[in-house]
Amino acid sequence: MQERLKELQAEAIQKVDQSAGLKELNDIRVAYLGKKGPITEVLRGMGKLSAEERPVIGALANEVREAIAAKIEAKQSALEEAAVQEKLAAESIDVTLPGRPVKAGNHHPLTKIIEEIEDLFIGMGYEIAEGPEVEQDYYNFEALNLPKGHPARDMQDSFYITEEILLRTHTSPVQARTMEKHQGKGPIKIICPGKVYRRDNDDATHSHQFMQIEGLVVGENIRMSDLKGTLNVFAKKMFGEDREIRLRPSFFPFTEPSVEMDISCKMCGGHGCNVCKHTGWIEILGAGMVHPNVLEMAGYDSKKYTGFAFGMGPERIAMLKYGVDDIRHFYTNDVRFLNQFAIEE
Ligand code: FA5
Repeated sequence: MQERLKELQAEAIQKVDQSAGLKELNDIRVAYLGKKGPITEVLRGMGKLSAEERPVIGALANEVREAIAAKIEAKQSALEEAAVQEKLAAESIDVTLPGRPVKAGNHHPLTKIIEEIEDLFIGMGYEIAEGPEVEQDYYNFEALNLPKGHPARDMQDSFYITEEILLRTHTSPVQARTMEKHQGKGPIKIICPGKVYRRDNDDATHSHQFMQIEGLVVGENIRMSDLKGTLNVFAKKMFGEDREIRLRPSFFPFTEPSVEMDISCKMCGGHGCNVCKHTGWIEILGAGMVHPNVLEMAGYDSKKYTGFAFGMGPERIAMLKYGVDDIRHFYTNDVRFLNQFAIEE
């Protein structure tokens, strides 16, 4: 029996030495030291031994058991340490390697132009207002002096969702909403940037979805000269101090009188060229004094309050400022086009 125990010890120790993983090691532990293992079996059979043999075999069996357990424990520590080292080696980071460059995005040219226009007007004391793109016919047309069936509605071909709901065709409904919110009490000084939608055929200067920026000032003693002064400051800051503006009579149902503003052509200095169609001027926005009907409909006393409003298309402003020849470049997101605006960031 002593012989058998020595053999078991040698066998187990050899297996532990050869084991290559924690699972295998555990299997050896169970096989030799477990309840159904050969050492337990030897101990169980001790009853059959003589009184002299019993303590000797008992002590040896315990010795063997401890020797195997110690060997397993030592091997387990070694395997665990090796696993940690292997993991560390695999996950090590060479902090001296140069970083991989990350491509940074840029602001879209339209975002830039809108923010530039916003900053300019905020500098003159304006606040930013916003309104819904899915709009009620009432705010888009009726509250702007364009009752149902009014022929001037044809100026803005519309996407209707129901009889009373449409995609707004301009940012002017934000005027009507803001005035209504003020409940007949001035003053108001806002600009409203946002998307608008029209059933226009897409070409180099038209898009079915585009941006507008609306401006509205309401107060006592607001005059046409205030409008002209404001637009003059805007044009010079936006396009350069050397640019001139001119106001031409026009028609919008919500303003009276109405004007369109042109700026002198940069390409030819006002002498006439292809860009300005040989007129020396380029149209950039519509404007006018808020129509008394519009003020009254929003609850303002038009004898006490007057106002001016203007509406411009930032795409067309960006086209002029950056020399872009087709409005569709702003929407197709060709990075070769967009990257040209990255330099200024
Ligand atoms: C209007 O939309 C008026 N609401 C502007 C206004 C506001 C006048 C306040 C008076 C007082 P108009 O339809 O002209 O006006 O459009 C204004 C600007 O939007 C144009 O000058 C142009 O720059 C731009 N625009 C119009 N249609 C398109 C289009 N299909 N694609 C791109 N830009 C457009």
